[in-house]
Amino acid sequence: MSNQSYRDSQFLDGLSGEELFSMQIGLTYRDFLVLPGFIDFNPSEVELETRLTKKIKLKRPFVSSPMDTVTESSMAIAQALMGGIGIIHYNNTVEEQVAEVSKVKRFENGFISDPVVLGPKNTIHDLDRIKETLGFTGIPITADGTRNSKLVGIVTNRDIDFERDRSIPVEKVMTTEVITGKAGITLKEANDIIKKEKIGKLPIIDKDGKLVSLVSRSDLKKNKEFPDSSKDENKRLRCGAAVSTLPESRDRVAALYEAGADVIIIDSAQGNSIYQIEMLQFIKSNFKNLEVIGGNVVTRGQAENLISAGADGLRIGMGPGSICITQDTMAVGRAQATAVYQTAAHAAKHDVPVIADGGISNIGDIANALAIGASACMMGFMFAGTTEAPGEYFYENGIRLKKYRGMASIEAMKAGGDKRYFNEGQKVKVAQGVSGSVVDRGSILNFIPYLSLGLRLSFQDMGFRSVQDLHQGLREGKLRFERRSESAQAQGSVHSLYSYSAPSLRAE
Ligand code: CPR
Repeated sequence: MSNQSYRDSQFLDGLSGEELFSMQIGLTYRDFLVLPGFIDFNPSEVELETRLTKKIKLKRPFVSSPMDTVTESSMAIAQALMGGIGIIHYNNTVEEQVAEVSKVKRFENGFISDPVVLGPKNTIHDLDRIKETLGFTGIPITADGTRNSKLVGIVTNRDIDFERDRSIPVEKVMTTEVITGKAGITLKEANDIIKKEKIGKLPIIDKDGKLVSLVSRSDLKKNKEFPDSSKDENKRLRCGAAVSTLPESRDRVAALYEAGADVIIIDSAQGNSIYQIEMLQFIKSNFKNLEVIGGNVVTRGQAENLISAGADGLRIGMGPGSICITQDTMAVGRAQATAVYQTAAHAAKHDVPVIADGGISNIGDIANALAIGASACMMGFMFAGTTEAPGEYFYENGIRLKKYRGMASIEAMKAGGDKRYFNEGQKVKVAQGVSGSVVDRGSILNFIPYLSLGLRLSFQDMGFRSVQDLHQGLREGKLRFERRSESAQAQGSVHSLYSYSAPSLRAE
């Protein structure tokens, strides 16, 4: 122990987490501060690696919320590239949700094991449609138009760019002398062929000439740019998907599993129900390697029920969301910091990570959530204004905005979002959220580095080098906290100035 940390332990100030949260009052992230620790490292040395579930690790503790104005494939791809994960919402048909998950799983593969293929009789128009919907060019052509059949050609942009008649079959334009790789070659060998031959796609075939997979030149570049990306063992980006507790979700889960979803979140505003427990047990017994996050819960008892039913992670929060009026409408819920601390303290005994969901509107909130036991933070508000969130930007009073709505806002419920609230099929809808707008935050690719740096600086001030250390400090009472009075909160924000410009929460 260094002299400094020895002195810290001799002159303990403030409160331990246990003391802070034993107060009989619900606390939010703004009601307390972490007392500063001792700095003997650089922010760059701070390790933000964490766990989403028992088995899934992330390099960044960020999760984008399964909401229809937050997470579809573009968001999930960007989050995974940056070390977090996106959870695809389910305010859509099974096919639509599966298509979104597939886009994420097909992105940036080392070997694309399920490439999109066509048959010789398909038309150029079919190729155009694939380019439009999936963004792929360079499509392998197989004998019967399915994967796992004999490779007979490849069609690239060069073959069809100047072809006016889009109705002609691809067999008329495809390249039949295809440069291929043999099944079993390493990714490095495949990449070497791509570079040497100056080709965009390298189909990999088995000894009978059947297509096995595809290696793409553009992935080569992406691999280099995103060293922290969240990937599965096949080097595919990780992706989560949410489902409701309704019985019909069982087919949805099966389809999402087929599509390669890494984790399923059972999405319920009040997760402590027989429906959720049955769904959890169903998933755990039918899809052995699929990780499942249960929720939402806010008390130790609720957490225990879902952990006993097999949850690999828990989602915490009832009512703190920026778009949420659950606590006003239902008079049920819990202040978010108290909810996170209590559930995390209990879940830690079972080695189950918890995700703090909702109510995060600044870097300090993320730091506080992690400091009181959360392993990751799920955000809607923070990400809804980014380029990768669904929807178009619009202007109001000269400010660039995007729409952001609660999943139980009247608007979202009409589109199917009420499955989360046991409200489906009712003629009268009771809103538990609102529909609003958020400011443009630029791209996730810039925003995540901004959040990560902020978080590292915060860890440095606290005197902890990693999420793991922070949690250990919390458990051992070395991490010290203090309640803030209302006037302390006011003093902690900008005050007394005649005028100022508020810093924008985005990378400049
Ligand atoms: P913020 O990040 O916007 O504060 O909160 C997002 C979280 O709010 C979501 O992940 C979800 O748990 C919750 N949420 C979404 N729609 C909601 C409605 Cl209408 N009511 C209550 N909570 C909602």
